[in-house]
Amino acid sequence: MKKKRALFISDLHLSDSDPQITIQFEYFLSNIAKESDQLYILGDLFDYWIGDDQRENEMAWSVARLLNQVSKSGTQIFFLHGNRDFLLGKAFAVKSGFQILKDETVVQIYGKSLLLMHGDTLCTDDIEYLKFRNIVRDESWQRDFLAKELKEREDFALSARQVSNHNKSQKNADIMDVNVKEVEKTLIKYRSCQLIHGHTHKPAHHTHKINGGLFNRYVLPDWDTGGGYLVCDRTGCRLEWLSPYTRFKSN
Ligand code: LP5
Ligand code: MN
Repeated sequence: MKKKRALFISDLHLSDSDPQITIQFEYFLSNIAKESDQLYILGDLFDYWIGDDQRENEMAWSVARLLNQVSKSGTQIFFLHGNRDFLLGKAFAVKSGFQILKDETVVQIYGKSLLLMHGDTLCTDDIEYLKFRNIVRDESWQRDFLAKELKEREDFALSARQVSNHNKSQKNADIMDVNVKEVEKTLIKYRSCQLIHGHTHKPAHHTHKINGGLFNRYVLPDWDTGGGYLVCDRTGCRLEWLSPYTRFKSN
């Protein structure tokens, strides 16, 4: 019998260069997600995604197989795109047994309305990023990109990661956090009393007082040093942490 609870994760950034995160995720899926009614993955599951036709990406397909097993065991799994894996498509979703949700989806969990987002669109002061986002979220841009050879796509992705890391080092940290006015606008737009998002890697429970009402905002952690998840059940929502793993990265 599954536990009546929904789990929320994001920003795992799975890649071959950091296998410990994949091991931690496999542990989480087999021991925690499998015991739960629902799992929501709110973007950036992968470090970058260049198309569902990456036949040789063994790590990704083994993650898909495990997700599929968990889904077949009765845990419903949902995914929404992040800024790293916005090209993840239906073929991978089918293999993984999960359903793709659009960014800004409202779900009803144990009597509460929850608004789910990756969180990047809340960072409205990061004008340069939003320009990049507009380009790469365009359907015809994506069609052209996915028509390129895998090797060329991979080279683009690696360059984009490098440029992004360089640009981030030059940006003021505040710019890369959410814009509170945008958060409040979004909460009012959806009349949702709880917002769950990731992206900023600043896990927290914030409350926002808007027009006399109190709104909750939960920010999910990244998985760089162990990871964690938000659990919501009849009693409410809380952040839970996985034990930190020992890093074997050589410098
Ligand atoms: O991801 P993160 O945490 O480093 O930073 C994000 C924003 N950056 C991005 C870019 C992604 O990391 C790249 C993901 C690769 C996806 C693979 C498929 C598509 C490849 C397409 C290639 C053209 O999202 C960063 C934000 C930060 O979050 C905080 O919110 O600030 O935004 C930027 O840094 C914006 C950059 O200015 C633009 C990004 C790169 C443009 C690169 C073009 C490279 C083309 C190379 C040609 C030879
Ligand atoms: Mn992100």
